[in-house]
Amino acid sequence: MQATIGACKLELVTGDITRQATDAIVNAANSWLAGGGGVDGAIHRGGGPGIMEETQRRYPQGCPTGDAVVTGAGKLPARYVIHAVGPIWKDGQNQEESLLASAYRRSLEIAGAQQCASLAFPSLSTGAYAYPLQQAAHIALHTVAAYLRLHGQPQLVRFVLFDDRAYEAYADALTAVLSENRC
Ligand code: AR6
Repeated sequence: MQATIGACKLELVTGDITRQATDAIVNAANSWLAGGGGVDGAIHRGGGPGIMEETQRRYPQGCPTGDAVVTGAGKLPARYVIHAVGPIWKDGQNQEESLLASAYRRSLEIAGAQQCASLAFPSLSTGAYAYPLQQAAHIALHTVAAYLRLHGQPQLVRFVLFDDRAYEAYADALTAVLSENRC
């Protein structure tokens, strides 16, 4: 599924984030930038040890929740990895929504600063961090669509969903976000 927002394209695909040849891919990192499972494990495995070496050297203090940092992408096809830290879901009363939106916004800002024309996101926080998928999908797409409308770049933002359930949730959320903006 894809949508056009001004001069930008927003697309949803199923697949593996590590295979994307976009200028940057986004990692679902933790605030220690310590590596882990899921997307984070796949990125460090695929990219090789250089990504962790650079991360530790440039960001020894880690990265706060809701923020992001950038490194090279090692052996991966992308040029950069943007390590974004989404919130751990507790009960929805601990600023989860604003922190998740902020993780997406900061990733987009960093991609802009690195002159990236294309960027691929996974579904932040919806694996080990247990954010309810439907809610996370809506926040992700609402935030990215608003950013693209305002800034007109990156030219392409791709969400890479790992399975059909995530794809369906994002497809429903994209339909809802697009119709909100027609009103
Ligand atoms: N490509 C695309 N999506 C993937 C891939 C992949 N290769 N692998 C998993 N997913 P998660 P989080 C999906 O747990 O919830 C790590 O240990 C997955 O099905 O990767 O933000 C970090 O170090 C899910 O829908 O990220 C942190 O400690 C989504 O990506 C913590 O997990 C996100 O799942 C971050 O947790």
